[in-house]
Amino acid sequence: MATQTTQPASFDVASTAGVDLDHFWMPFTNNRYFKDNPRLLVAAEGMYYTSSDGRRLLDSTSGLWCVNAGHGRAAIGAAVAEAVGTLDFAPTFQLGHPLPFRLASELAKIMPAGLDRVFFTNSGSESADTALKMALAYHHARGDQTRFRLIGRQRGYHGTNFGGLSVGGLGGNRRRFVSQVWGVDHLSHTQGQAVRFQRGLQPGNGALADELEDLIALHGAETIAAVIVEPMAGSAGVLVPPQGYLQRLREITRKHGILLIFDEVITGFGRLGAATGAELFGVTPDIITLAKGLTNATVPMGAVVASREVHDAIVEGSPEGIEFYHGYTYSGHPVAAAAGLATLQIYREEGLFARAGAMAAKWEEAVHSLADCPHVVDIRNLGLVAGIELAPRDGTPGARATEVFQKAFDRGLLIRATGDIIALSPPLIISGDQIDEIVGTLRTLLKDLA
Ligand code: PXG
Ligand code: PLP
Repeated sequence: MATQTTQPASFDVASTAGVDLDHFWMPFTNNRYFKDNPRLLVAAEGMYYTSSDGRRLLDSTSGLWCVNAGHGRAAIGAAVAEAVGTLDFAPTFQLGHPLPFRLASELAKIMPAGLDRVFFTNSGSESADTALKMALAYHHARGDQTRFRLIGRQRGYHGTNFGGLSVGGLGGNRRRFVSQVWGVDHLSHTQGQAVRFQRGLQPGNGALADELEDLIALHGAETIAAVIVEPMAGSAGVLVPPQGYLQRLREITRKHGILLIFDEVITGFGRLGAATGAELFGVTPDIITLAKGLTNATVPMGAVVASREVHDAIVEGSPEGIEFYHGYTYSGHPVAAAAGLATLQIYREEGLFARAGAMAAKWEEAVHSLADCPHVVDIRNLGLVAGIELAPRDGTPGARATEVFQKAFDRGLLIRATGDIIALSPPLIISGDQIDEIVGTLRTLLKDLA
């Protein structure tokens, strides 16, 4: 007989009473510092978090670049509750259920034309590794078995699993883990010759992308499977590409039969004022990776969207049986898929991608007004993203931005600091007044900062 639980949960989500900080080993965190100086969030709604000491914090980072529709969306909660109550879990290995099929169809509608085959994962890291394996499987299925090299970019971030780590270009994330994927090389990042305080795209004609021709000359096109880049690098501190750069990468990869992967874990779902960076830039890659905004971060989920050509080469080109030896227990999880369907409906009904595009001019104006503040050495922006780079303190890189993060938190503003760069990426529902509030708080803090 089925047991029915009618008792409320035995924990209180918003209470910190009895919380022991010892056991949870926190990700990408200074654990020792945090446990001496804990900052806990206990609730969230719309543009705001509530901290454990009962203060409201304006969320200028969409959590971690993921809560694009704002917090606490009731329709997503209702869809999740219904899914949990109807079908808590069902496998997707050699079995199926309707929700991931529905979500894949909805997702295909907002992807660039030709990209409409969707593989589900549980995170951006899994999406990156899935996309890289898909690229290898594509060439293998076509009999192009010498194509094994994967090309990433300096300062790129593709998550923390071994594949994404290997093509990624953040030294701190890679250096300690010597056993990486073999045969990887990297393009330069796009910040080398960058114009400081440039609004929007860097000036250029795509010439920086010609470096890929040099790597091809070095390694031979016939050994290169794929190039993976973020259309705009987020984690490294908001690196905006030059005009024409992505177009040129597309031309070169196409010419040499190399797949182009856009990692849109951050740039997807309206962050740049369009469904994808691909749409914004008018450049269609062969594979797009997604996560974060796919479910408004309510339930973990990622996706890899492949072109018909990539999909068909693998699925039609493989011998009878399983075509792609890859997948996760939770690929297409019903609860996550329900959250994704409700999220896409919100984006569509509220026109949030277009709204982000419409707010981008106001956003650009506001963040660039900080140019004359002390310590500010560069400001970059695109869509509803901004990077404000501070001069590092002598001998303690990162300390200045960390102090801004801590002081902002104490003043009711949540920002993200990476190195000495303040990264801002608010929910797409942000108002003009809230933009002014973010910038006003930062101006006050920077003026008083040592
Ligand atoms: N690709 C890109 C482009 C990302 O930005 C990932 C892959 C990995 O996703 P998961 O879901 O495995 O974390 C990301 C994640 C930050 C920050 O503050 C950025 C990310 C994650 C956490 C913090 O810059 N990006
Ligand atoms: N490790 C073991 C021992 C497993 O049995 C599985 C999956 O069955 C995994 C790892 C992978 O887990 P997931 O499918 O959730 O990625």
